[in-house]
Amino acid sequence: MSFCQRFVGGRYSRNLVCAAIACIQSIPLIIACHQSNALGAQVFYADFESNTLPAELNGPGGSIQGTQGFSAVAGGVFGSSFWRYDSTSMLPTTLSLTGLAPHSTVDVGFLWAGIDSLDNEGFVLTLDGTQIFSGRWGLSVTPWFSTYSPAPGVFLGSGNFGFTQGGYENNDVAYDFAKEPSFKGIPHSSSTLTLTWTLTGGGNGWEGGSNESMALDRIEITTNAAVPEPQSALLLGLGVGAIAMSHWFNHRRGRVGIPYMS
Ligand SMILES: [Ca+2]
Ligand SMILES: [Ca+2]
Ligand SMILES: [Ca+2]
Repeated sequence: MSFCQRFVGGRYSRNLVCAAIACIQSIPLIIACHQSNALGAQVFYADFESNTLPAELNGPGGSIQGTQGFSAVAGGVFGSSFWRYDSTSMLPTTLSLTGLAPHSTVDVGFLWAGIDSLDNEGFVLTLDGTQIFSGRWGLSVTPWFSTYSPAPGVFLGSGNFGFTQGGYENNDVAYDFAKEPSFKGIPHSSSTLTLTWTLTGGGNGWEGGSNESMALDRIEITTNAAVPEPQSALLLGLGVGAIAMSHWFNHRRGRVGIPYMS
């Protein structure tokens, strides 16, 4: 005899109690659904096509410039303008966001261009002071190399995309870091966010200018907040109600705890 058959009798509805038990048994599934849903909100985006530097971006080492040959890379994702760092000094580039709505994770994305004769140079990326990426590129040697092994879809191409040309400067590279899996779902709940790109100097130090440079484009930050679907919230409410009903039954029958269900 099942729990329903043994426990239900008299004036209580067997169907009602069995439905309540089903709700209790489904609570783990409901909670799993509750946790897997996320609502994403784009909180920053800059593609530099309007030739305007967003107030949130502080980059004393660079400026908005034409993309030259990068405009033809990967179907034109760079557009006609990007933000190019070509200072001969090594200055951090910082994106500062404030007033973020409640959230639990963030997604970071940007296009990155390695230009001219990077010689074992690159950048470190930190989020609120914690390093989330470090990579170097050697573009002035054959074959060119990188310490970063791109995930599928990240590497967009290499070739002579302009700026300084000839000899060591002929190989330029393009990446879409919006496709980098480790940049998605990064735990973050603060109402402020600081993302910092810091150059790392290699051969002959950072030379900048027409020797070597980098560029950023389509910088995008998305915050994600876990939210329940409407039907999950309803089922969760039913489950809680079923627990209360079970305790009420036990109280009426002088039992302690939930009876064993066979
Ligand atoms: Ca652009
Ligand atoms: Ca070049
Ligand atoms: Ca150098």
